[in-house]
Amino acid sequence: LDKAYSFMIRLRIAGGVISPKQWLALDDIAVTYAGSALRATTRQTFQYHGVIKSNLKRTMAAIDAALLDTIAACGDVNRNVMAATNPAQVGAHKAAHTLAKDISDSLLPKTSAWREIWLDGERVVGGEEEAEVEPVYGRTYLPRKFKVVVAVPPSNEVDIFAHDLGFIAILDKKNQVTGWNVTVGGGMGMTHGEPDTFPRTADVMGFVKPEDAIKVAEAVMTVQRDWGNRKNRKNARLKYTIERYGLAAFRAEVETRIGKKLGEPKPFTFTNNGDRFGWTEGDDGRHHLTLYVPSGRIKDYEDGPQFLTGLRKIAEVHEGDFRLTANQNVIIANVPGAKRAEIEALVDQYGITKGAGALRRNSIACVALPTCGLALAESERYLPSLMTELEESLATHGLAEEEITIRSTGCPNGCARPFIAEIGLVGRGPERYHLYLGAAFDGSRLGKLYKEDVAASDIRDTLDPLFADFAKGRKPGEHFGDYLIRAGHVARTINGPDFHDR
Ligand code: SRM
Ligand code: SF4
Repeated sequence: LDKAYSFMIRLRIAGGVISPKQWLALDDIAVTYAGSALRATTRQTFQYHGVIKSNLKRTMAAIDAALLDTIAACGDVNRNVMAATNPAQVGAHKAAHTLAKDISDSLLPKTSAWREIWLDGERVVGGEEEAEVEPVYGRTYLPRKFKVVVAVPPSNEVDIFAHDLGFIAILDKKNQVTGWNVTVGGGMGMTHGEPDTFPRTADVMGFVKPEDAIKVAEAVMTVQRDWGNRKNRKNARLKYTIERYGLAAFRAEVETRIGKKLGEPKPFTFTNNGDRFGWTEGDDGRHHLTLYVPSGRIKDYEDGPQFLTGLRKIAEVHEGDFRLTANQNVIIANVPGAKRAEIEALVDQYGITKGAGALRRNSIACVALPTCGLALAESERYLPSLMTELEESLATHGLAEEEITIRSTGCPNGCARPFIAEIGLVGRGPERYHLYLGAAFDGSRLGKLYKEDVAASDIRDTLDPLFADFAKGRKPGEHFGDYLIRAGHVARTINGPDFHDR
C-alpha cells in the first residue's frame, strides 16, 4: 500500500483574469479532486490543496482542458505576473493586463516537460538540447524566484514595491498609458535572527516607452540571472543583487542589454494598496463587483457565505470575466448594465460578502497551518479572531471606520506581504508573533519591529494604547503607520537594509 500523499497545486493565471467557462472548469476540479475549495492567492491565482497523488494527472489534464496550466507557478523562474485588476479606467487597465500577459508569455520557460509529465506528451527535448530551447533561462534557470507586477495609479493594489520588477503606468489626461516607470529590487522574505536577510521596497529605476517594456523585463531578469548570488539562496533574490552592485550599475547594465538609455522616472501618486469593494463603473459603462473573500478561501461555509456554489451559479450566467486580486479577493468584472440586478440577486442569495468592516477590508493572511510546511504559527485560521478583538478596541476609540492595513503570516517568508502592512504580524512560534508597525498605507514603506515574540493573547493589549494615542494625536487624514512614526512609537524604515535597525 502506498502512503497517502496529497499535494498543493498552483495555477498560472497572468493578471488574474479568467472566463466564466474557466471558472466553471476550476470549480468542477475543486469539487472532484480538491475538497470543494479553491484558494485565491496573494499573486492573483488559484491553489488547490489536498489533491491526492493518484489524482494528480487527472487534475492536470482537467486544468489543461480549461486552457490553463501550472507552468512556472513555482520554482526559480518568473512567477505569475500580476496586474492591476479593477477595469474602471478601461484603457489603462487593458494596457496593464496586456503587458502582464506579454511578459508572462515572453519569460515563460519553453520546456515541454509539463506536457510530457502530466499529459503524456511526446518527449521532444532533454539533456544537452535543453539549453538550446531555453533561450532566456539556459540550463541553470535563475538563482531564485522572480516576480513581476504591473500597477495603475492611484491604486497600488498589486503592491508594486514588494516585487523584483514592477511597471507603473504613467497616464495622460485621457487616462491612456504613455509609458511605464520601472521598479526593481523589492521583496519580502527574510529569516528570523539573520539580519543579513531583510524585506526591501523596490527602487524606481527609470521610465520606458510601451514598445520597450518587454525588452526591459527580459533585460532585468537576465541581469539577475547572470549577477544574482548562486552560492547562497538566502541572498539570491534581486533585492540583494541591487544592494551588492548598486542601482546605478544595475541600470547601466540593463541599458546596455536593451541598447538604449531609460528615461528618468515620471511623477506618480499611489493612495492605497487595497481593493475597492462593491460596484464600480468603468468609463465604458460596464460594471464590476469586488467581493470580499476572507483569505481567498472559496468554499461553502457552514452557516456562512456559500462562495463556491454562489460563484458557480454566477459563472453560469455571467457574460464578462472574473478577476482575482492581489489581496485574495474576487471581482465579477465587465457586467453589462442589464445583467447587474441578476448578479446582485445571486450574490445576496448565497450570502456572499460584498464588503466588510474597515480593518477586514484591508487584511490579508497567508495560508500557514495546516498545509504550509514552513509555518511557525497560525495565520489564515487565526487572523479573523484577532480582527474581532481589534475591531472592538478600535471602536472604543472611535476608529471603527478607520482604514488600517493588517496582514499576518505564519513565518517570515512574507507570503501576505506583512512587512508593508501598517500592522504586520509574523509568526515566530506557536501562538507567538513579531509585531511590525509603521508601514505606509499606500504600500511604499516597510514597517519596523515594534515588539518581539508577542503572545497572541497580548496583541490586543499591545495595540490598544497605540489606537488610543492615534485617535487623540492624529492630524486630519493621517494614517496609522505615518502617525506612529511622527509620534515616535517606531522609527521609519527607508528601504530594507535599515529594516532591522531600531
Ligand atoms: Fe509564498 C513559499 C504560499 C505568495 C514568499 N509560499 C511558499 C510555500 C510554497 C511554502 C513552501 O515553500 O513549502 C507556501 C505554500 C503554502 C500552502 O500551504 O499553500 C506559500 N505564497 C503562498 C501563497 C499561497 C500565500 C497566500 O496565502 O495567498 C501565495 C501564492 C503565490 C502565488 O500564487 O504564486 C504566496 N510568497 C508569496 C509572496 C507574496 C507575493 O508574491 O506577492 C511572497 C513575498 C514576496 C516575495 O517573494 O518576496 C512569498 N513564499 C515566499 C517565500 C520567501 C521568498 C524569499 O525571497 O525569501 C517562500 C519560501 C522560499 O521561497 O524559500 C514561500
Ligand atoms: Fe507558509 Fe510562511 Fe508563506 Fe505563510 S508566509 S504561507 S507560513 S511560507
